[in-house]
Amino acid sequence: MHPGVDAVPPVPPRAPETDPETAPDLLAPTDPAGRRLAAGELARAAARVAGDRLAPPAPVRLGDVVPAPEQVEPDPAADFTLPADAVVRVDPDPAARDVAEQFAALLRPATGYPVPVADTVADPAGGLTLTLSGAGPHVTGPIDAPDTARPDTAGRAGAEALGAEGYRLDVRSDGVRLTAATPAGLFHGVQTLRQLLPAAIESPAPVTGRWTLPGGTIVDRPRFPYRGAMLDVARHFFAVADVLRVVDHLARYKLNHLHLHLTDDQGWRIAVDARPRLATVGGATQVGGGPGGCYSAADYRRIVRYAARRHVTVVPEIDLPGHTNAALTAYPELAPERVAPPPYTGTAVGFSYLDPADERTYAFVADVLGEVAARTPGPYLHIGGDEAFKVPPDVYARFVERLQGIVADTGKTVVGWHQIAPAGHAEGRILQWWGTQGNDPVAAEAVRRGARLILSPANHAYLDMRYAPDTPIGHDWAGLIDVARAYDWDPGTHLDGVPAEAVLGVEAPLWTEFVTSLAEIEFMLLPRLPAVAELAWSPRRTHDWSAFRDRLAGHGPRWSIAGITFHRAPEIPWPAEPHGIPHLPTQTSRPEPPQPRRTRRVSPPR
Ligand code: TNX
Repeated sequence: MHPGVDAVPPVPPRAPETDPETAPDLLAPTDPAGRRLAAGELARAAARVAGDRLAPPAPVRLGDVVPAPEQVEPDPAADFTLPADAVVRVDPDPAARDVAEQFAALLRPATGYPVPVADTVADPAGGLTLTLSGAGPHVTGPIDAPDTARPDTAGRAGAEALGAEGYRLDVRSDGVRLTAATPAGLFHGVQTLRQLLPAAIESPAPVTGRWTLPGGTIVDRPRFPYRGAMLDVARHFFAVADVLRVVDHLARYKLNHLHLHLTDDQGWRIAVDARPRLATVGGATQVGGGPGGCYSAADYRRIVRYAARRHVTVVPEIDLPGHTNAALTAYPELAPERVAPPPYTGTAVGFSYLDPADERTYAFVADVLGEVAARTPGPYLHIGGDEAFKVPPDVYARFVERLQGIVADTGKTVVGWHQIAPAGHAEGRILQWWGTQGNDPVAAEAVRRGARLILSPANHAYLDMRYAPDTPIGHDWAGLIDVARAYDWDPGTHLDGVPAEAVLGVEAPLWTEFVTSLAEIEFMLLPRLPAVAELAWSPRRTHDWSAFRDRLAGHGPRWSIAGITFHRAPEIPWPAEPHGIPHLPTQTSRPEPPQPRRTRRVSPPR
């Protein structure tokens, strides 16, 4: 049972929430200005004081947040209860205003309160206030090292140390104030507020209840600037609405990058005007032989815009030169044999590649990357680079070097799976490391030449791995990954010879050979995604499996109330579910469901 949410903790002796300096003395009834109170006012004041004394404490504790905040200073005498006429006030900045609108929108359904949004300048009084303080130096890289500019709950060093994504939250009995240097910081602070409200705030319909926030101060900012998840929309295609819902899950846990694996052997999922057959032919199927699909330019823009509102950057991946069977079905002149291969609906890897010896390959790549870059506001373009087993190493390295140049021409920063490490360094390049052994001299050498790393260790962060032997879907080639294993590593020290400063952040990939629906996506993401998010966001000193488990447990009721599927991992002390245990809808309606296999098959298809 999770004491923070469902159990009723022992009620501590409660200090009155009313300030003794200004509270009316009920025996000498005057207001703070000394005027005598009328009988009605006196009765209301008495009711308020009695209500404050009798009110139960907020059901969630201030520290019950995932990912764990950097600093938490509870003040049990300062709980704040949302009044029915609550107003969200915000500084006059369009992006901050948008965060305030999203905050109000998440309060309205369950509370049934109107929650208007107002300007702090026009209407500066109490309530829920979001303010942008002057932006200070951006904090990037690890924050575990001693840092004199570290913000603290006493306000020393102040907002300038909150950096590009940090926030400060003050909950007092007379109002709530969220401060950040940027709209992104305000957005992350709103996610904290959401978790501090009772779980019923996730209800899509009004619920009667007291909407109390625990009093005190949180000062918080991320350990790593890159915190992400990847969705493979190539092996199985997912509708735009499903992708938007994944963005919501990322945003809840302060993840700020969504990597979309847009192309693979089984399907090409992004329309390219210059190469129209990629969508019509390349997008026509998926694993298991279903109809597949492809995002139009407008679909992709919708995803990018939706993510941007939630301070999530989309990282598009065009996997090259391998994993390209779908592209070759559409443009066979790029195939080494110049013959269109049949569409591929299996789950093997490593058999396809674009011909690196043909100049038409580079024209194709420039067309594709140029259009994708033009539609992508974020700084990154991911070129894949994994498992091109049929391309000799030296040819492969030259190919990657040309690709890095093409990406640089688009103005983006290149990201690739760590197989690109042997290629020459390109300014700013980032390797996404998905190994299983912390000793990788080739990756460490690329770091010495200037590369930075995104860490996705397959045996901890691959969310397509099964939780346990009886998990109904998923791979197990990198082992079984239960929640403890997902949580049990340190991105700052994971790779030998790679200093924490070279680690840009952490990403949890979800490959979808065996994942066919939104419910299955959620089942694989939750509850492991919050574990990865905590590694990426929280200072290492907060790392504590047993405390994490207890904090995470409180999220089960939130997901259930919101209608989100999750795996009731046995190692988490979930509170009892009043509405029964959610189950994973299975893949029974699919023709030829793919058969999970115990090891990865790396061979050409027949
Ligand atoms: C490896 S990780 C792959 C993918 C598979 C995945 C399955 C990586 C860069 N390549 O092609 O889908 O394993 O776990």
